[in-house]
Amino acid sequence: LVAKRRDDYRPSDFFIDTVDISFILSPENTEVCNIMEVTRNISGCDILKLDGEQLNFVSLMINGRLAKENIDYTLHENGLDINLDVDHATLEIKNTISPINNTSLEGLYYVSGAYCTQCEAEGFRKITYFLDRPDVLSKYRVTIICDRPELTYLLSNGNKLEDTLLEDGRRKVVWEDPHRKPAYLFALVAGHFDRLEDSFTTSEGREVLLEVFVDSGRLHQAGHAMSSLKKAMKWDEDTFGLAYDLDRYMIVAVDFFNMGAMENKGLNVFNSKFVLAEPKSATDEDYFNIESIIAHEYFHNWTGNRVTCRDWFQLSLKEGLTVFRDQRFSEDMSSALGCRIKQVKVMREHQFAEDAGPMSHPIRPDEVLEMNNFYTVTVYDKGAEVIRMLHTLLTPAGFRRGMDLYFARHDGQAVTCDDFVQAMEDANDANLSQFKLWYSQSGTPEVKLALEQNQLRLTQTNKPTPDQAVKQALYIPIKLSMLDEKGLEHTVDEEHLGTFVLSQEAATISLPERLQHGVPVILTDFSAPVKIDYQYTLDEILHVLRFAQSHYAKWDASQMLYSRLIRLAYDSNEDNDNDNNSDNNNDNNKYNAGQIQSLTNLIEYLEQATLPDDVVAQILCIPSFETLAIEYTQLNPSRLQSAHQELTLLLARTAKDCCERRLKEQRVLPYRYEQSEVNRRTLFAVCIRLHVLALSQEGKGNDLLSAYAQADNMTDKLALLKAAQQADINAFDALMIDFEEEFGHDAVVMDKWFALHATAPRDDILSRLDLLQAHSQYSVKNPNKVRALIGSFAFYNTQGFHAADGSGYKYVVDFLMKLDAINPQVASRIITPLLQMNRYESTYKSLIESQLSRLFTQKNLSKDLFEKLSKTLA
Ligand code: B3K
Ligand code: ZN
Repeated sequence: LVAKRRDDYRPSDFFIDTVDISFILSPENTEVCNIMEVTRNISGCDILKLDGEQLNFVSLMINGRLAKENIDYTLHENGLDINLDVDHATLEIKNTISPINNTSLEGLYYVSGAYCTQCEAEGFRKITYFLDRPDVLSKYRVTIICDRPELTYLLSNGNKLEDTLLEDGRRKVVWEDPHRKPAYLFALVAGHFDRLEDSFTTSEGREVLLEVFVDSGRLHQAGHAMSSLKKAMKWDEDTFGLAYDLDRYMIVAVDFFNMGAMENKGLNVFNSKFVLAEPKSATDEDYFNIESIIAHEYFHNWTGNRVTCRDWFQLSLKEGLTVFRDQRFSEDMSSALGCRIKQVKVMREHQFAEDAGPMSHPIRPDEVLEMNNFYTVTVYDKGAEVIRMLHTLLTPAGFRRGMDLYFARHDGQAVTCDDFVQAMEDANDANLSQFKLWYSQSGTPEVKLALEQNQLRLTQTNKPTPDQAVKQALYIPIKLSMLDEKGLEHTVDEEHLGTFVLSQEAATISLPERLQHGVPVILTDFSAPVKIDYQYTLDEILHVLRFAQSHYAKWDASQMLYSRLIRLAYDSNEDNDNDNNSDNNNDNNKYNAGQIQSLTNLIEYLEQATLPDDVVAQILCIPSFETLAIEYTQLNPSRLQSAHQELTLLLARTAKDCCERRLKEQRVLPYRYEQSEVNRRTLFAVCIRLHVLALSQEGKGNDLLSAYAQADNMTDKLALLKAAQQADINAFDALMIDFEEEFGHDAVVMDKWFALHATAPRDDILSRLDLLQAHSQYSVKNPNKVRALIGSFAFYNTQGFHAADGSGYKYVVDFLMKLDAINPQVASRIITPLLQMNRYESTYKSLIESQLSRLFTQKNLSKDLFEKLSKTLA
């Protein structure tokens, strides 16, 4: 197994101009006939090396002549080498594949009565022999022949040219995509669906047919996806002047899918979880995610499809940019602050951890063994943060100029991240050479601030990561202001724009006298993907909370306060552990009066300020275990878990009246997905959880059952279930039975039920997981089920996963041994929490290490797991 390196890129020896591919579909044995026009690109090259995996070769014709093995071509495990000493040729390759046995869900697969493809990154080679690289762009014509009349739709990219019933009773459908595209954007779907139809007229006057295909009986759940699509189409025209370029846009929802969705040209395939919604069964969060993912895939039509990646190392060219675009869209459609907080949580909870672990890589990686391993929070979300910094630095108008130039130059091409930055530079006459280090340097920069008499001193540290020993100073835009003693806010950067750019290792900002005892407000809106180190006192944090103008800064202050208090409890638990003093388990003793008071002050402030519901809700949320974990070295997870729980209980007691009042004030209306109602329900969820916790500490119950029975929507139901899960296990069990009775038939909804079970803090969790794996709705072959059950356990059941005897780790590894043979891509996601091994205290670390070593010796280990394990155990 050899990794590929970015530096080794070479243009393709040959191009494939046209592809005329036919499928005679059958679950066990699909026949593929692929006719290609090839052109030599590099003179002197006389072997065309086509990629091919898990294919049964049948025959090859070169310019109409049957080719002979070992004379005209050689076959090997990873493809087909064809001797081709000409500038042009027509090749006709026949092969067969077995979609029903393809459990990897990559290539063409057949499951629950439908055929579906997934080709990104390198799945087309599991369909036919091809130059399976994104810089080979071809025009496709696709013929699908099927002998099963019950499959009502035979779909592929582009325009439908023909739909005929053949004399032998089989059906034949022909599609043609007028746009040249890389193989990873090819798609084929054949199945029985219900169809929702609508239309959109583009700014250019093109009438586009919009179709959403869902499992039969689910048409009433497709409306939100459709309206999201139309909003996205309009937004991209208004914001970036980008209109759709085909007469038809299709979205198909399937239950078996490795990820969220896929932007195949004109034929998006979606995980049904990100299409289907109705108030009864989908939460506000589901509604939000559907809208943003529909938009994301739609936006790829320009950022990804029209302009694609030269090679897979450039993945962030399309993903970082498209995530940024979908983020801006969501900010415009819903609450900008709520969106920003969600985005920052993803960075702090997942991306910082990835960058602090063995898989740390720049947003443009340098070395890849299995490309599927690089669809990461770094490439996607940190990638989007890098684009956002460009947007900040160049201003929205400057950014738009850069985008316009990028499309003017590169439409129809496969390009690099450098090409993108070059367009931004040229359109703005800017010099981004230092900024570009964000593309090549991995790791999370730490910015330390110190208030020294008459100046602020900023220092950046870029620690070495396993992939890169030497780091350079980055170009970091830091939104910064100072609060004076009265709480008035002042800009302090030289240009008084509110953003200071730290481009050296250290810099100072001089302060006028009235600010020399002020309090800094730092990294407002998370203006750069960095960590901040400033030694606030608790009172200073409260000063920011009270007086900062920005709601984001207020929220961030609350998070700092909570982290600080949790750290205090963690440290004091350590002292207790060392003293072996087991009597001392009253959490109030962990805190002195001043510390407890800071929490009281926070609640008092919330009570007297008139903040919007969603801001209050966000401020009442303690950072997750995973977000906090990154701040600790030699972490003892169970001690952090206790400290987290102690503060949660203290907050519940402190906020008791506040929550009670807010719950009473709730005016419940029939469910509507609109922002003010979403905000209200978000606040309800937070308050009910704290309230139930407060009551249970007093030994009192709460009538969750009747509240649950009255709720007319999934958002409120789930909020009540989560409250019960954390505080009232009897009510939880009763509600879960109720839930199963009501939704047991609905695969998408049952994922919530599996996840709730998997994250319940109970001692018998592993035997529960066994039972749940035997549930009729569960299947190890379905990625949604695996993620809901085993994924939720590994990522979010801190208590069970980090059990001191190592049983949680063993459970997950046993499971991965089975899953890897079925679906390596999903296995490679589920392993993520175990990769943090080196950040734990030695006892935990060695428990994980022995499990990972066991997994590493497994026979036929996938490339996906091999890459991650070899880096972790190195
Ligand atoms: N481009 C796809 C992801 C493909 C993942 C391949 N393992 C979806 C998206 O980012 O829009
Ligand atoms: Zn994407």
